[in-house]
Amino acid sequence: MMPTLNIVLLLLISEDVIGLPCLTNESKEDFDKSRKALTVVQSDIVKVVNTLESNHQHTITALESALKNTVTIMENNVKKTTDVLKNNLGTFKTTLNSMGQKIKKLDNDFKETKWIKYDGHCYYYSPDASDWFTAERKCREIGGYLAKIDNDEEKNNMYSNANLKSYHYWIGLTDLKEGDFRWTYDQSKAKIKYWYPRYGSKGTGSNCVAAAYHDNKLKPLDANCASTNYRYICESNFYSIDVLKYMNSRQKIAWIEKGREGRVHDKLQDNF
Ligand SMILES: [Ca+2]
Repeated sequence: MMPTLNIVLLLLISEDVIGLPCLTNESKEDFDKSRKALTVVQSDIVKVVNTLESNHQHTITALESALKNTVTIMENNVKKTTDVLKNNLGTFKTTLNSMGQKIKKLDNDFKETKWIKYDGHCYYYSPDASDWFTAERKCREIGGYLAKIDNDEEKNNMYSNANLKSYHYWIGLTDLKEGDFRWTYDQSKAKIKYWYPRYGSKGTGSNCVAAAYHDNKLKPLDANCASTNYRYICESNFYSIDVLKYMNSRQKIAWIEKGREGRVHDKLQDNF
């Protein structure tokens, strides 16, 4: 393109020159200078165009290369993210399976634990012995709490089911503040009238209460919490989920409240 421009310019100039009747030496020198200058300009323009074309190509190549790099980086990132998600999904699945197995085990443990139903609550009479704190933890682990005796009927039911003639059983009653006997379940104060003979409120060394046999009755016995000779009685407020299936929400709330709180303020509590 630029050589063509050069030729056109030269022709234009040549035409002007040819059109002149004659040239003085001075004019001819000017003409030669102009022609040389034009040649230089033409050469420069060609260089500039070549440079521009070269730079343009270089820029496009650089952009293409950058674009390719970016795409590669993005692809790698997507792959990494996908791998991380896949791994996390695997971990999530493993966790879910593990949780499912634990729930199943808990469910089986609960079913295998011989809970005895009575008056809307259930009771577990342990075959093993432990200190009071371990007993309290074990009751919680199986979904209950160390038993709270709310009234004489409940006490008599425990008397019927526990092997009291052979064993003492921890119950959820302590006097960690000396002489102030409170139920672990709700921290309510227990007023005990009939202690096991000579074992009522035995002092600061004996702060946990066990159920013991005396005179055909269950009687409380103040003992050393660290003693590992006693079994334990756990209590739970819910003995059948099936019962709840047939209740509307208002009935359910009333039933649950009765189970939880219904017997707490029972007047017979004072007779323990
Ligand atoms: Ca109770």
